[in-house]
Amino acid sequence: MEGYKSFLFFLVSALVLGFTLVIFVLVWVLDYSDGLAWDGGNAEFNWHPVLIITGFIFIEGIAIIVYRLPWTWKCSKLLMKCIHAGLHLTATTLVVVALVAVFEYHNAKHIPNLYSLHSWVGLTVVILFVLQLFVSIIVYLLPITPVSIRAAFMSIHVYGGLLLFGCIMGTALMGLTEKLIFSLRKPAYSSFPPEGIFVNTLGLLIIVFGGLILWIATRPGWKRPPEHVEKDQHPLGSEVDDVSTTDYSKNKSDVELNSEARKRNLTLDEAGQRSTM
Ligand code: ASC
Repeated sequence: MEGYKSFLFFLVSALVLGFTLVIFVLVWVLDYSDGLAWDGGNAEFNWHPVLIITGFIFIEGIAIIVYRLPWTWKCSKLLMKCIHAGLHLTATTLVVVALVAVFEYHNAKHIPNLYSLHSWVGLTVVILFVLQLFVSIIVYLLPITPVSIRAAFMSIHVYGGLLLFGCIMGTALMGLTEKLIFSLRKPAYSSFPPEGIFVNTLGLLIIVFGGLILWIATRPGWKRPPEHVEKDQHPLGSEVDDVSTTDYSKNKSDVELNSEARKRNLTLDEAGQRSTM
């Protein structure tokens, strides 16, 4: 892998920040707020930020970059797809519980549902996320989908995933603001209480975490090396035997060639020469 040290720096920073986000949200609900319970009160609402930050931000962030971990490049593509999908499914499960918690809390307290911008964007993102997951499982995990369809859908899959991840972060920031404005009364949010400052910091850390994930996910040089074309074009889908038989540690020249080709293309791109080729 090119820029391995820089990759490690970004990965370790993302992991440290991801755990910090989870610790911050737990400290918020346990220390500053009413803790966690399933009782229709504030403690039930508190599951909402905890599960969204753990599932939709941290676990989802890891799901996005899991193919980029160079130690997994010797694992079969099918195994990696299952891990990628499994992490998305885990995130989805936590998000569903997070939504149930907030609806139950609203209903118990007679607070109207789905009137805020946070809830509109949030629900739209969850629906599109589940749709993306469902379509992607059919396209990339079921062996019946032809490679031409997989290839055609790939840029939408990648763009859609990154767009949704960006929207998740924006929605979370709206949710934090909304909660602070509603719940901080005495002292008010506007008087800089410790809880306000703590949660504002959590919001900033969410942006930094998202920035690291998006950076790792978009470096062309950190991409998992492509599979062999003959195997990709297996009529029953590429992953039936896929790279489980391809040992990249013994086959370094392939990986290096891919990386060299990529560097050459990038240099050409930068020089604006590819369009003329
Ligand atoms: C897959 C897979 C890929 C793509 C490719 C088409 O299912 O593993 O790498 O689709 O075959 O872009």
